[in-house]
Amino acid sequence: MPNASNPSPSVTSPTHSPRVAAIVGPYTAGKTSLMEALLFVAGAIPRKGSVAAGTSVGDASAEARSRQMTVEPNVAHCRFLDEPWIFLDCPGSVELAQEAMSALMVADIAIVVAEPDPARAVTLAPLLRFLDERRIPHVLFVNKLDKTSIRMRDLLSALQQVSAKPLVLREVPIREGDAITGYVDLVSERAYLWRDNKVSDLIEMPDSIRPRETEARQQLLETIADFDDSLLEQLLEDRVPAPKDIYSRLRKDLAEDLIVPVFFGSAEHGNGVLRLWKALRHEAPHHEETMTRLDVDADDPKAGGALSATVFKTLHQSHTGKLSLARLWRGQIAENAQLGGRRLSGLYRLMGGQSEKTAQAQAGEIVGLGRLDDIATGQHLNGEGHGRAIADWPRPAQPVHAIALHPTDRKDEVKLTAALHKLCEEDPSLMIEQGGGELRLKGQGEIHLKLSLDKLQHRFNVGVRSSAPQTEYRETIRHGAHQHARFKRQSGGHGQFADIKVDIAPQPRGAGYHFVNRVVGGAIPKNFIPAVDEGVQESLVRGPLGFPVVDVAVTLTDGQFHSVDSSDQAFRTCGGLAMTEGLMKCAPVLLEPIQAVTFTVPTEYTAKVHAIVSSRRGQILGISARADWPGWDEIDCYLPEAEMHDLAVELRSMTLGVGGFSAKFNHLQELAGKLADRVVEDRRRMLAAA
Ligand SMILES: Nc1nc2c(ncn2[C@@H]2O[C@H](COP(=O)(O)OP(=O)(O)O)[C@@H](O)[C@H]2O)c(=O)[nH]1
Ligand SMILES: [Mg+2]
Repeated sequence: MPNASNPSPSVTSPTHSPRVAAIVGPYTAGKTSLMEALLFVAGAIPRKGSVAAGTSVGDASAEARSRQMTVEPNVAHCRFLDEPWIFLDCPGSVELAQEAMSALMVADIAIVVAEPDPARAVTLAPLLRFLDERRIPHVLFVNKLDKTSIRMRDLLSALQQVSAKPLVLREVPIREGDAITGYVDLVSERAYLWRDNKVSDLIEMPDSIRPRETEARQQLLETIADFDDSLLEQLLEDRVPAPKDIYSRLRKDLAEDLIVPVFFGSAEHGNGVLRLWKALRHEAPHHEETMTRLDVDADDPKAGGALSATVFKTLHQSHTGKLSLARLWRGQIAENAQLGGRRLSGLYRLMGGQSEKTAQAQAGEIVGLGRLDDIATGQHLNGEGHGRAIADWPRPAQPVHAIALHPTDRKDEVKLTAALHKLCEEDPSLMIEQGGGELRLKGQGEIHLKLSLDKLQHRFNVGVRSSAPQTEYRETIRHGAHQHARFKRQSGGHGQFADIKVDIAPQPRGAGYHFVNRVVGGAIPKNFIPAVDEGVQESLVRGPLGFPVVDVAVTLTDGQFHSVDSSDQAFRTCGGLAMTEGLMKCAPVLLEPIQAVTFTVPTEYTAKVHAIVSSRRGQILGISARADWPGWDEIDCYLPEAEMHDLAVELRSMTLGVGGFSAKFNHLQELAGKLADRVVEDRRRMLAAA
């Protein structure tokens, strides 16, 4: 692994405080590769590693390397032209979106890495929306231009469809045949030829590019003139604005998220990376500006002392214990400082997979805070305690996928629960739940949960087996019956005796269980009646089909007792007997849980959702335009829970990963025929084996 130099904590002026850029975008767009290229250009690493070879600074954990996939934000420090920078290279998988969202909350700027494919533009829609809703300054970097001959304007118009803010092309490509070999900068109007992983060559602008350059530059100027009257005036009077005025306008517009500058290149070949660096250096806001945007410490800048920080990620590592990754907003922090009302136990700087102890850190930095046991992700800390949290912190997404967990070794159960709690603390989009007699792990998809199982194994040394969760079937009855039951036993001393008559009757769906006592004239003494009820309820835990029985009314109509031999226990047993025999005569029927599901997809996928729903025995209830999401639909339907296990997987594979759904239990519905027979048969086999 390339071992990065640990940046020295030199004293810098406030304007040279570290800036934080989050690198975000869809999975495999090239974010981790771009971070590697940026670090290499800055001289922070001696060699440029690669994701494929497992030598990149990012993705150093076992889980990331084995998948060649970013699974947690990769933090890396560097200096560019003597200014400190920190990158947060975020996971791109939609299943790990929570990680990216939290990192974005503390970043000064986001670099959105895009695939050079108009058909995939839609995959950026949720991310761009998140950025615009929170006015997080962001630039777009169109990557992988080494392997495409895409027309930039086609790509841009597809991307513009999913961005609320105007995209502003900052350069136009120079081509040789089909290949893109360089660019013309639209502000300086200089032309460059790329050289792989080296500084580009300044060249004379080719005549062939001039018309395109003029047109694109005009578009850039007109877009930013919308926010600047004096610039507009100059354009109307056909005067050429000075580059410094254009740059300062661009900087302002970026900081206020009025525009989205667009750059391009190839992370793999190191093309366009220095150009991106220069834009970051000149145009990215500093942490003081970010604090203003986020309204951090606004009410009382001195509240709780001179320190403040926001925790955006919690990690449990074997060598450091709990580590809270935080953006430090104010003050110089020492390794033994007081933060959040407690004394730190260790201050760390992170570089890819390495975390190194440091004696102090300055405002603007990303640091690892050691052992802040009761501090959670999203909390804003000052010296004495907690400050007001950043508004609009992303709420954890609702789980869409679940598995049942079984420790491979029974005596690991306690260890498993403890480890799971730590995983959930690391990742708020993960949840554990006890249901249907099994322990379930719920999260954002198959990869998300598999990843958690790997962590259980690697980091906590707990082996688990997983299975699809059991559907929680119920059963009920179609008609009623009268049942007489007598329990009589003579064994040694005094015996046991109870005799009851009950009416069993079906109830409307959802009415639950009712017990009514109609015994008159003391046929059964009052004190034994509750025991009958208990016996009945115990038997309802497992009905004739093997599942809990719901929606029945049981009326006790008559009975007999014996003055010596009758007891609570005898009547309880008798209640159970009556039900076991009685329910068989009542045409038991299986009930399956039905969920109310709402899908959200771009309109072009609505027909596919239709197909998914009908292939899973679902029922469409309605389709409407998604409020505030132009070009998206919302599809409401009912789906049997038994058909939902891998719904998230299928939906995503059919919608480029952007389709989503939320689900909630709605009602129980009768299930008959072959499907029901199979469920009952499986249950019988399972109970026999237990
Ligand atoms: N051809 C080409 N491949 C690239 C480029 N950048 C990244 N890749 C490849 O795309 C794959 C995903 O890259 P990675 O950086 O892990 O993407 P991430 O998921 O966005 O972090 C890897 O196989 C990279 O080698 C690029 O500029 N050009
Ligand atoms: Mg990555």
